[in-house]
Amino acid sequence: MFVDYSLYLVTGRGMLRDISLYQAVEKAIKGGVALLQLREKDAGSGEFYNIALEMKKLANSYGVPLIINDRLDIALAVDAEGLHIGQEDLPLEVARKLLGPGKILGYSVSNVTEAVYGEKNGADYLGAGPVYHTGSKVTGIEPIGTAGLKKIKESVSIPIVGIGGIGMANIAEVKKSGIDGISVISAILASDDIEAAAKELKSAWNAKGVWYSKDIIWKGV
Ligand code: TZP
Ligand code: MG
Repeated sequence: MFVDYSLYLVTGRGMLRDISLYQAVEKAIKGGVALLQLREKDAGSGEFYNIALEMKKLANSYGVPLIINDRLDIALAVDAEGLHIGQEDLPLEVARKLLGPGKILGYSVSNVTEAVYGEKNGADYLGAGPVYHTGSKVTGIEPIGTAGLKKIKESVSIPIVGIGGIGMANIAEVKKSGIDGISVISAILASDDIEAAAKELKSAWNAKGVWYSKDIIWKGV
């Protein structure tokens, strides 16, 4: 299955200002989000299931795949396109086996050892980070920076998305590391104009040549 990793939205209802998750995600998709991860740490199983069903319908109606964070049971129950797990979740090979071969399996990594392990044990893509400091998750891990991203990218051949503190202020630098896309929460969901924020990130990511954003001038390709 072809997956566009360029702009990957991870949810967090806690981040939203006077807008429902449904409305926020729809605006983000209209702005260019091409992949959606439902990550709702405070939802119980029943609530998570209902939100996942709703998100699946919404995302798929725009041709966007839905990935469920952590909860293999929910991913299977709503027939989501994939599952994303971290170092402290189900073992990767167990998740792969239960999820089946046709689904997308994402794995969070912070270093080359974890990345190589992920590639060998069934991950389809890796979420690498935190790239920068983030207020959206207590990671307990020092930011890996773009140097860390580059090392991870060079160590495997599956797609890499950067995560953690990524936004317009540093997207140019992240892009230069050669990874396949960015994964964001606050840069989109905490914005006053969600659709515009997604659009801006998308065009910055897709930009070729020189582009300007506030105080950044980037001359890469
Ligand atoms: N995993 C590593 S950092 C992070 C997650 C879920 C949070 C990313 O949120 P933000 O707001 O884009 O920094
Ligand atoms: Mg997890």
